[in-house]
Amino acid sequence: MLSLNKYSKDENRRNSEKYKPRKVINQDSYICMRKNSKTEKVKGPNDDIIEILTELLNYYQLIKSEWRMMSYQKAISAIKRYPNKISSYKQAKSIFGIGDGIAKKIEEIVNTGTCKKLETFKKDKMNNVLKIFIQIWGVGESTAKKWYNKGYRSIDDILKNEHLTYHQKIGIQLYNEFKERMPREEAEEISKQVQTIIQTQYDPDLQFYTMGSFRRGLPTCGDIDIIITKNDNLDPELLYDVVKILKQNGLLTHDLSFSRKNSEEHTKYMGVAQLPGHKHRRIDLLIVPWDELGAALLYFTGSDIFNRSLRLLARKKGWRLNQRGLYANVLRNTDASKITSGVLIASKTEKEIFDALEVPYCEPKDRDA
Ligand code: DCP
Ligand code: CA
Repeated sequence: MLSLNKYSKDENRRNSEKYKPRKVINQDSYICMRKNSKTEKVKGPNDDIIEILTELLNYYQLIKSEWRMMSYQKAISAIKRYPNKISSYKQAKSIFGIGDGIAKKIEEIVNTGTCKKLETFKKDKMNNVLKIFIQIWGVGESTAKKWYNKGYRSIDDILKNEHLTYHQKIGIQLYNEFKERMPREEAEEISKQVQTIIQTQYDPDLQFYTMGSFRRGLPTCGDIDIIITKNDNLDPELLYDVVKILKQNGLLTHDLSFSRKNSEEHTKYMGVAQLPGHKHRRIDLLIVPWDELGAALLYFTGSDIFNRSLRLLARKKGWRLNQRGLYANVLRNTDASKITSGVLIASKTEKEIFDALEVPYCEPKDRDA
C-alpha cells in the first residue's frame, strides 16, 4: 500500500487531473450539492407527509433495513426541497428521488392522513420488542431476534435468563441514559475537559475536534465523537494512554470497545463519559493521522445522508471516498473486495476533497441533509 505521506499537495492535484473522470457527470441532483441547514428550516407545504415518512424511516432504522432506509432518506430530502404541496401519487412519482412504493404511501397519507404500514408497525408486538432490544448498546439485529425467539419480551426477561457479556451488562445498566440525547452544552463541556486534561497531563501539541451532530451545530447530541490528531508522527497506541489518563481523572467511567486501525478505519475507542451530577454519555475517541485530517473531518461531521451522497458521487466519477481520503484506481475483485488502495487524490483538508469532487464547499451546519 502507498504511504499517504509520500504525496504532496501538488502531487495530489496532479493525480486529480490525471485521473479525472472521462465522462461528464450531471451532479446537480446530489444532496451534497446544496445547503441543507436545520437552522434555516421553515415550515414546508408537505410537513405532514414528512412527519409520517420519518416515523416509518425510524422503524426501518431500528430493524436496520438498509435499502428501505436509503429510499426513505432520499425521498424525505426530496420532499423537503419540493416547493409545492403534493396531492397525488402521480405528482409524488414525478419528483426525483421518490420511487413507486413511497409515492403510493404519499398518496395514502394525503388521502387518509395516516399510513397503514406505520399503524401496523406500531401495533406489531415483535417490532416493539425488537425496538427495545436493538437499542441496548452492543446488541444487533441478530441477537435481538435470537432473544425474541427464546421468548424474551422485556429487558427483565433478558436479565433473568441470559448469560450476558460485560458490554451487554453495561448497555442494559445504562439503557435509559444512552437513549437520551444530551444538550450540546454538555457535549461541549465534556469535549473541553478531554482536551484540557490531555493537553496539560500528556501532550500539549495534540489537537481535538468534536465531530458529528455537535460540529453540525445541532442543539442536542446522541453521543460525543472526538478526533485526536497532531502535526507530527502519531502513534495510534497513544490512545491507550489517553484513555488511561481520562479514567484517572474520573471523566471516563466504562470501556465498551477498542478497535485498532485497519486499512480503511482509524484506531477508535468507544466508551462512556460522565460529568459530576450528570448522566452517563457515550463517547468515541479516534486517532487520525495529520495527512488524513480533511477526510476524517468530512466523514465524521456527517450527516450520514450527506456523506452517502458524497460517496456515491465519488463512485460515479470512478473514485472512492472513505474516512481516510479520496482515491482513484481502487482495484476490486468481482466480489467487490479490494485488491489495491488506489492513488490518493485528496485527504488533507475538506476543501481539497470538495474541490476535487467539484462540489461547492459546504459549512458543517449546512450538511444536515
Ligand atoms: N458516519 C457515516 N456512516 C456511518 C456512520 C457514521 O458517514 N455508517 C458519520 C456520519 C455521522 C458521523 O459519522 O454524522 C457521526 O456518527 P454518529 O452516529 O455519532 O451520528 P451524528 O453525530 O450525526 O448523530 P448523533 O447526534 O445521533 O450522534
Ligand atoms: Ca455523534
